Amino acid sequence: VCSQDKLSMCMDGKHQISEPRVEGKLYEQCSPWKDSACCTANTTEEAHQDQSYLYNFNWNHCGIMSEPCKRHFIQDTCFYECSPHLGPWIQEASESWRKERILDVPLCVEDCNNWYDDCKNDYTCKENWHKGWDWSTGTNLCPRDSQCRRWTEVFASAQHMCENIWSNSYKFTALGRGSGRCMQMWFNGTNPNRRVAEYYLTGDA
Ligand code: FOL
Repeated sequence: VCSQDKLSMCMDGKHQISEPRVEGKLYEQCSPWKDSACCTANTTEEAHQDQSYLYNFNWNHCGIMSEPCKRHFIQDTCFYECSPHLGPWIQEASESWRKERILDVPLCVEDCNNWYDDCKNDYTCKENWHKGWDWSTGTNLCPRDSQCRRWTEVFASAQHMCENIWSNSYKFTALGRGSGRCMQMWFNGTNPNRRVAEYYLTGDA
């Protein structure tokens, strides 16, 4: 893949389409990606469901996840499924359910901190949500050797959460939204992450 293509491409994951395209209408929190997206409208509607078919993933594995916390997970799902500017961070994956993954995407500090703060009163039993669940019922349950604990006991800091929860998909940064040097999970209007990908691909703004 040449670096021109890397500026706008889709990872070979489980639900992403092969090339970014105009989607026109994407569901609610995913709508900012409508001008260029790796997700379909269906995927974005599923992203807002509690028990979506995307990964059969259960947010409510330690009691019901609070709404303020859940909106960040929905936004993360939109970002993961829809982003066409993840090229610099796409790697081969070792999991059975996807060929490619993202590694060390530099996340803007506010997006990570706000996510952590809004989940502070929630509970979970695992720091890495990719591996080690009990799937015997078809959805992820806490494994037998784990306990539901306060979010802040499982994740000592916002950095710890953002980096560990999805196996280093994200790298915590001190960079601010609007710096053009970090990726935003949240945005309105023109996708600010294109310029960020361009910077990491070419080394100039
Ligand atoms: N968001 C971001 N930012 N990065 C991601 O990589 C990401 N991945 C998911 C959702 N949002 C993301 C996908 N989540 C399993 C668990 C979670 C999941 C996908 C699949 C799962 O089946 N885990 C099994 C192991 C399967 C395997 O490794 O082959 C388990 O043991 O729990």
